Amino acid sequence: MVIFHILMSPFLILMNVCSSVIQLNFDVEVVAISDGPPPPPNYFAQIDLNGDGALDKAEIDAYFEKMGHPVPEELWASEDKNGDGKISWEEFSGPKGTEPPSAKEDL
Ligand SMILES: [Ca+2]
Ligand SMILES: [Ca+2]
Repeated sequence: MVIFHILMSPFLILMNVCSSVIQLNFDVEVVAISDGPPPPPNYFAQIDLNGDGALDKAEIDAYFEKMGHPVPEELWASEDKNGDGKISWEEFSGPKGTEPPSAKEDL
């Protein structure tokens, strides 16, 4: 049992360090919120690499690959409402700012 504890101690220390880091991140986030809400993230603009105002399969794949997540199976069924193989700004249900990309260009 003593040997088990000695073997486990580096792992337990690592776990404690991870917990501290998670706690620190949480504290920083709370401070940021109390200072005033940040502008809403615009994921649509981040994913729309070529800026044509629609998200195609290559852009979606690239975004999820960058995030280290597989593309959700239901994504295209739920987001591409007219089934044209692209997700328009209107179809996109995630955080996307307050105006479609074309509206900003008109200003
Ligand atoms: Ca695009
Ligand atoms: Ca569509």
